[in-house]
Amino acid sequence: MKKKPLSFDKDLFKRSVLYNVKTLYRKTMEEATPQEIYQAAAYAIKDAIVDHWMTTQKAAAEQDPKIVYYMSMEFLMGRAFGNNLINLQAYKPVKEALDELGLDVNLVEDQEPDPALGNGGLGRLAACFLDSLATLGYMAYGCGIRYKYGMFRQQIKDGYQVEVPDTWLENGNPFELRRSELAKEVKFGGYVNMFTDEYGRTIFRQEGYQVVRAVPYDLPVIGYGNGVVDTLRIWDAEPIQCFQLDSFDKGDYQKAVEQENLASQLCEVLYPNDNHIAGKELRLKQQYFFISASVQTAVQRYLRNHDDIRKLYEKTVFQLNDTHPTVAVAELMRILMDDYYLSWDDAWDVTTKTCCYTNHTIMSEALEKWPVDLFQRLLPRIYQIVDEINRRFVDQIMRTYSGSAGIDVQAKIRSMAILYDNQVKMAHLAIVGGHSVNGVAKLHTEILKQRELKDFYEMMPEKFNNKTNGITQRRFLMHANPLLADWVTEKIGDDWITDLSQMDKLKDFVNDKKAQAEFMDIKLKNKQRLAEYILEHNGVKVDPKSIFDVQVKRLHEYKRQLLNILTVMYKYHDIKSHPNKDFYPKTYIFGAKAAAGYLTAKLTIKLINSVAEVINNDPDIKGKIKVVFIEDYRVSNAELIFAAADVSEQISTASKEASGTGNMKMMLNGAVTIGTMDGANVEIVNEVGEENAFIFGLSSQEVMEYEKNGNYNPMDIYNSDPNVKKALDMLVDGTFSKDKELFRPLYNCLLNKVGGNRADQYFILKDFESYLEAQKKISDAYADKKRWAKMALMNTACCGKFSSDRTIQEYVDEVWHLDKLNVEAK
Ligand code: DL6
Repeated sequence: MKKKPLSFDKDLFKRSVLYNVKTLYRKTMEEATPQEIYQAAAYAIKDAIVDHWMTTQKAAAEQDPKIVYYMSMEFLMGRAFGNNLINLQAYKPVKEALDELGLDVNLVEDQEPDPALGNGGLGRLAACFLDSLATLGYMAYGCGIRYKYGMFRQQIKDGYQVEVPDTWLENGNPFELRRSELAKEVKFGGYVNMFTDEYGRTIFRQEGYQVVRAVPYDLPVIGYGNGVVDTLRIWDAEPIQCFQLDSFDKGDYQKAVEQENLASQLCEVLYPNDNHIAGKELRLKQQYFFISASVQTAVQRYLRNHDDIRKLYEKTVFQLNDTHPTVAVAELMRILMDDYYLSWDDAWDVTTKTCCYTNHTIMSEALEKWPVDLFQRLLPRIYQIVDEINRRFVDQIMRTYSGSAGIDVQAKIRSMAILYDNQVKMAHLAIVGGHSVNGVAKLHTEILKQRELKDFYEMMPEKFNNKTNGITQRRFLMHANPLLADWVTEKIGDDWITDLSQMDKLKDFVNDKKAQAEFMDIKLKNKQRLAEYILEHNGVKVDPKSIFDVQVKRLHEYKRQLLNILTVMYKYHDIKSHPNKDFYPKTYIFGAKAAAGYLTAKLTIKLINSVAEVINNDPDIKGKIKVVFIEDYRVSNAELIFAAADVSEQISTASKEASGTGNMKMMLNGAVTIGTMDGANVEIVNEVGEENAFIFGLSSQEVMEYEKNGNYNPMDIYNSDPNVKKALDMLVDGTFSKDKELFRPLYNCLLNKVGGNRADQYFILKDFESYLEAQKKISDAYADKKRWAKMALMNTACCGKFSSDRTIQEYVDEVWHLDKLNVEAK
């Protein structure tokens, strides 16, 4: 039986907006600014949310379900306004209400800053997971940090990236609730005083520490149409007391200032590194800060209605989103032993049954290791516990392998110990301290098992499992592409909104001419929408009838934006030298932020913009190619871009991209993938069929062989392949820059060893020709309208597997074992 949609009182909403404008700003609607109207409308929506939120909490108190705490340094939520309306099933009434008030819902939505508390894939995945957890009706808390400045805003000046602070909280956040009554204390530094108490127990007490007050802010996470509202709890730091004179009097002036400074710095800024660890002391402080507060809260919540702390794991699970939250293992041990007096063995049993870890990368520069002295100085009690975990684990390695023929026990210890070479290896702590380790796509998990974490896999195979990532169709189809969403509903009904496998039914339409024409017409409209955005933001006119070839993601060498732009440069040369050759018009669309200190990435952005400048203004090209770099790529403009993409560029060096999720978002919106057999591309191709994707390049096996044998020589390719030579020479012959030396560093890293890195570390030259060939096939396929429409439609029809609902259900069934909440939806 079809569920009744949630009720929403449109008139009440209208009255609330008017009332809020008056009471918040002492203004009439006519006087209010667009930002004020947005705030007034958002508060009115929050009123509707709060009822569901309270009902959910009440249901949870009564039903006592197991709760997952998704611990993550990053939650890349994107704008909440539109998404909340969709999940409340209130988008249409609110649109109408705003219309009646003379307001355009899109303009109101555009007033919301994009909450960007994340860098890229890992943070956006966390946001999709929360959406799915609430939609599936599980009780969940996202635990993170309320950074004052999120991911920097990117401006392009003279082709270069300039980073501008993201002041997303400037006007306040209408959806959040400050929960000062739930504040916790978090301690740093000092020393551990060990003594025996009157009951003969050994007590470990941290003394001489600095302390900050962690204050939670709760954000609602609304399930689609089910009345469930979960919570994203993000922590802010405050000084424990205001600056007090009596501290001064007691000679604690210095300490009071230090505590105040620590609190003011802790949550200032998100480190803007993706797949790269900067190793800064403040980052470790951030990690412990939000973890300690979150673990304390989880334990307290459990004890509200249970008295046996030894059974915490029956009602509580901590999912550690990469290694950043791994101190949770030691913090839980600390609380269990020091506050609740559990023995080591009992505490260890509870901890390992509570914690689980997801690995998101094999890039060595992203593997988190902390110097022992820093770790020990900052977290003295936590360090003691990690040291003991390590001692016992090394013992276990010795017991397991001593006497085994052909096994070098010392080598095993070297590769698996948590403390080694004066470093604390966070991934090792996460693996040892939990009961589940997962990769994020089949290939990635296999690489972890067979290579990166081979020794761990051999020793504890039962912990390893795969959870291929997914994305939420509510944001990335319903909100991003309403035209296509409505069309899909018209064809197959609306069950796909909460069950993406239903998309399979679209296969009935892939050969239907009318359906093909409608599908491509929607794509054209979305391309027109993006073309308007590009004209407004870049001042470049692009032709919506050209192929929209899109690569949007973080800028990283392994993602190979450089390979893409080199082939554009080559085609530019080709068109100039063969002006009469047939060439299907193409618009190359890039969007990417580079970490502020990542020079090669930043130079690649400059290169893309320089190439765009030359090509877009060259009359010889006659608009056959346009190149556009979209400034400040973020969730809100990503939604426009995905809906408009014809071609999805997923061209990482095989074996390097753990999964990718942009590939799934594009597929959902009917873009055809050009990609390597990497990450989740492998599974996408498996679903859609090789004939509906364009696969090229080395396999992961081949890449790993080359890496092992060190027998790849890009110079040979440069010398023997004139196309490659031409493209590379254009980097340094002045075609794209008056200063011929400007792009020399890119040229050099493709041909020479630079700073300990192999020449062409990411096999760009090796894959160049097969990439060109795949692109040629794309142009041919696109020219055949029917063929393309079928391919594009097949991509949407085959995306069912890639919903985050499926991923979450797998976590629930295989790892978390949560109970569904029963909430009466009103
Ligand atoms: O699992 C989410 C996402 C994957 O889709 C990407 O392939 C992967 O690169 C990304 N990993 C990170 C790692 N960051 N750190 N540390 O963002 O995770």
